[in-house]
Amino acid sequence: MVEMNDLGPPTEIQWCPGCGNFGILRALKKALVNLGQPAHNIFLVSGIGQSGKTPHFIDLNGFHTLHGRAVPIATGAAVSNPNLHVIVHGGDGDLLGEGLGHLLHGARRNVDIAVLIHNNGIYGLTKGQYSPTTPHGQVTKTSPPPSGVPMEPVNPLAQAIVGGATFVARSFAGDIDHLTDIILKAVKHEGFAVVEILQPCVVFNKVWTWDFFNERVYQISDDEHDSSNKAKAIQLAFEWGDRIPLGIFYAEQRRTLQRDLYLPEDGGLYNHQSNLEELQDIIDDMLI
Ligand SMILES: Cc1ncc(C[n+]2csc(CCOP(=O)(O)OP(=O)(O)O)c2C)c(N)n1
Ligand code: SF4
Repeated sequence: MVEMNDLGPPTEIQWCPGCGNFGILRALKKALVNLGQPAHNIFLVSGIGQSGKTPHFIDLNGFHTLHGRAVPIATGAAVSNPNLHVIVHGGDGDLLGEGLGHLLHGARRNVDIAVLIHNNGIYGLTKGQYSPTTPHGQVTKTSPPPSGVPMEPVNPLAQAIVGGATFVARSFAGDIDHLTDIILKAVKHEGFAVVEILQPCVVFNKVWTWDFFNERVYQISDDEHDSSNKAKAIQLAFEWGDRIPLGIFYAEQRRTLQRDLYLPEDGGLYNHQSNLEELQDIIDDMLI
């Protein structure tokens, strides 16, 4: 089983001091230790961005893929080896911009993976352009005054719920205990889990600061919110302002893609022995 001391970092961490990604990495490690699985059963997949560097900074198997394409790669890994706990890391630009289509199709397929959206409301790696979650009117390098961002932001949780995700939650990089608990629940959930993690980018987003979030976030309680009620979950996903809710917005059990797809009787495509002669016949047929 993985222990905290096994997890590195294997290389020097190159995020800015004060970046919210440090809290996310810390909570991820704690969640994986609590998961109690051997390292070979955990697989991290990431897109491009500061968030996409996460697999570099933890000593586990990982695949740093292309911008917006982490969900399809994770889907392939999860479907071919049902023993794997597959965890996707990406930013709001990566998963909600170029990757939004993949996120929605992953959700409707209910593939058994956990998607962690590092939402800092900005493009961090490429130095401060507005992202799909930057609020309407915010001034950034690519949305100058007086109008700022000229459009409404994507609502990550509402998109995930409408898309068909079966576990949808929000946490905050500054609350390690809450984030650890939510990541663990998302990874253990059988189906497509989406976690929006509020994360300050201390260099390029001067609005979503640590103070901004600390003054606003609150934890929803089971008494206040029924996480099996889809309509109420979508309504809650639009609460944003003086109060920003954290917790499990929506959860349900539904058949996963892995269960609905054909899987070889020996347990998974990853150890399936192909008949090379049959394979060659198929290739030859296609060449004619
Ligand atoms: C196909 C493609 N399009 C665009 C880019 C440029 N690019 C790299 S990272 C990035 C966005 C980064 O923002 P985000 O996903 O929010 O991650 P962060 O760095 O803030 O964690 C973009 C547009 C790219 N590398 N590849
Ligand atoms: S630029 Fe922003 S997101 Fe990137 S490492 Fe620095 S603080 Fe973090």
